[in-house]
Amino acid sequence: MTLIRWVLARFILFIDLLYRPKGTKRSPQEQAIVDEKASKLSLYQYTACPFCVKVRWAMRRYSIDLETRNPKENPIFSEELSAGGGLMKVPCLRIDNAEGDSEWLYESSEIITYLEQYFDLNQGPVSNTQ
Ligand SMILES: N[C@@H](CCC(=O)N[C@@H](CS)C(=O)NCC(=O)O)C(=O)O
Repeated sequence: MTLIRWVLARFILFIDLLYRPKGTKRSPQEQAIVDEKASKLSLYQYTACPFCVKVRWAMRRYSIDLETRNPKENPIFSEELSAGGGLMKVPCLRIDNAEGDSEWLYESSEIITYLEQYFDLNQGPVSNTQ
C-alpha cells in the first residue's frame, strides 16, 4: 500500500511538471496589484494531491503567487487548518480580511472560481478595488 502510494505520488508530480502551464504576462504595476491582493490569501495544500495540483496550475496560469502551506510538513499549518477551516482536507484557501478574521474555502473548483473573481481574471486588466 505504501509502495502504491509512493508510485502514485511520483506519477502526480511527473504530470504536474509535464503539463504545468505558462504564466500570464503583466506590466510590473499590474503584477504589483495582483501580488498585494494575493498577500491576503494562503493555500493549504499537499505537494502530490491532484486537486492541489489543479489549483496550483490555475495559480501559475494566472501568475498568482499565493503562499502555500503544507499541513503534512508543519504541525502549525495542520492545527490552523483543522481549527480554522474545520476539516483536515486540502486544498483549502484561507482568505484573511481587514478585520483580522479568516474565511476558509474548500473544493478546488470553488477555489479557482473564487480566484478568477477576486482577481477579475475574466475582465481584462486587474483592478485594486477589492
Ligand atoms: N472534491 C475535493 C477533493 C479534495 C480531496 O479529496 N483532497 C484529499 C487530498 S488529495 C484530502 O484532503 N482528503 C482528506 C479528507 O477528505 O478528509 C476538491 O476538489 O478539492
